[in-house]
Amino acid sequence: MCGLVGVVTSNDVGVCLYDTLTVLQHRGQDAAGIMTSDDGKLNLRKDNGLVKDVFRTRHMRRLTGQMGLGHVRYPTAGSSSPALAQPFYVNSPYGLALAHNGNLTNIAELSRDLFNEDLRHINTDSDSEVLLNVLAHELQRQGKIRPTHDDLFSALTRVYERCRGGFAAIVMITGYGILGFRDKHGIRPLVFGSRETERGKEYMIASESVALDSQGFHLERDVAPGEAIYIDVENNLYSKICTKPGEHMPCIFEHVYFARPDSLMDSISVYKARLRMGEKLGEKLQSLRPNHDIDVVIPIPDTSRTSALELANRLGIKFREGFVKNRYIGRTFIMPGQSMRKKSVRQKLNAIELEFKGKNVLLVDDSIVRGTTCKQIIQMARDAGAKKVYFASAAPAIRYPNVYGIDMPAASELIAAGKTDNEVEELIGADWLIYQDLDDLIATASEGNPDITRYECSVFNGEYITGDVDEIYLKRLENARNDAAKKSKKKGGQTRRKNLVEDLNTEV
Ligand code: PIN
Repeated sequence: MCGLVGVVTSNDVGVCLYDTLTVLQHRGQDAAGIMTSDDGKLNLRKDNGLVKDVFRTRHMRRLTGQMGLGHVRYPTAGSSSPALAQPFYVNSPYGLALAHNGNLTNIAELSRDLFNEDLRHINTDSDSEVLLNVLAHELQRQGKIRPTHDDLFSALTRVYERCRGGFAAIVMITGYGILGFRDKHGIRPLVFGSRETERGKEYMIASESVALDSQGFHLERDVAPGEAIYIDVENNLYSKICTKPGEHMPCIFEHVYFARPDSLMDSISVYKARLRMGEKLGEKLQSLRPNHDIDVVIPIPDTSRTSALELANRLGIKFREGFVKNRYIGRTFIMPGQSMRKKSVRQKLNAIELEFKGKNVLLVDDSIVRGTTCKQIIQMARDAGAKKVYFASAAPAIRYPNVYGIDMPAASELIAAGKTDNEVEELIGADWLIYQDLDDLIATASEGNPDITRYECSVFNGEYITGDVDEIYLKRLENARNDAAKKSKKKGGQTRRKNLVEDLNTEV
């Protein structure tokens, strides 16, 4: 997952992008970057780290101009080297910079064609660089000295023909404007909004509506599947559906965990979807065990609070905060390497004993991915004196890897892959485990927007809607993405050429 923002404004563009990135920080804590265009001169700062650590006053002073892009990175494919921080840039044609969220599923074929036919050189393992180069090639082929919005849209039509997968991207065309687009199924989110200023109307494109709120932009709407939005330097807005859209199938996982609850995605309130997750789980629990003996519902902070609260309401049982989170360390979910992940749970959470002692507790989490964290948390509840520890997951069992931009690790690292619910229950050490049903999860989102009835749910059902994901692809992904591969890359598995790119890109 990654967070994107693009804006055209002459009012402190760098600060506007920085402030917006802090609001999108939950979408990626690995790296951050901003690129601005100041009368055609580009300014870039990007590096690994949180937004607050990557940008110093000296960087902000340089990030001047009339438009720019910002990106926060959450590793999906490849390593977490600083060379992979975005925006990416190619100087020809026009000077193009790209910020991307998602994953291309035909990257092998695209990389080969770029090299053999388009005579373009790719420096990293990143599919974002591939996407940028495909667009650059298609624009270059047009041979226009000044690109119009129609030229940009027709180049994008070719990009849609060539690139498959789940993606949202914002591209800056130096001196001309910014272009946002979303894959033809609308898997990855993208919205745009406007604000009235003394200088006239201004636009912003971003991953989530909270980004717009924070800067006084009001949400115009979501970018439609296969649509492109172009905002030129004068803040004129153009839009076009650039490819025949597929069925609109947004990623359901945005609602489970990734998006901020105060965001609207495809007109669905993420917060309300999470409340409904609690309601539905409560109903399921009640029907499976009408005579349950749960004394208290305890959320595992933070995401699950919303659904746990509503679950407790449904059951008519007390909702209590039993765990306190140290908010000054990062998410365990993103840490590479299993041992580090294990260690950080107790650093991160502490139990309030009085909420557990002698009670039958129902712990609620948004999802179970590797199962490492929930196993330790269940043990913590027992250590704090709980009589019985039940566990509820607001999402169904995650059994398959994700290929559309969520860093769900290789199937071999998912605790529920190839396992029954009872086996998972035993592995995590719960007295009872209850998962959300997939139909119920889908309903929690659909009830917010009845026009969308299908969702990208591959991590739960193994159905990959782009139709090009087979066993061989998944195997290749597993090899590239499992923790061992990440570790070896971090330890210096990179080629000399890659290190050179790193040096060039780290601080510009
Ligand atoms: C919680 C995010 N959420 C917590 C991510 C852990 C699964 N994990 C997925 C639960 S928050 S595991 O938003 O960071 O607060 O039990 O599968 O290891």
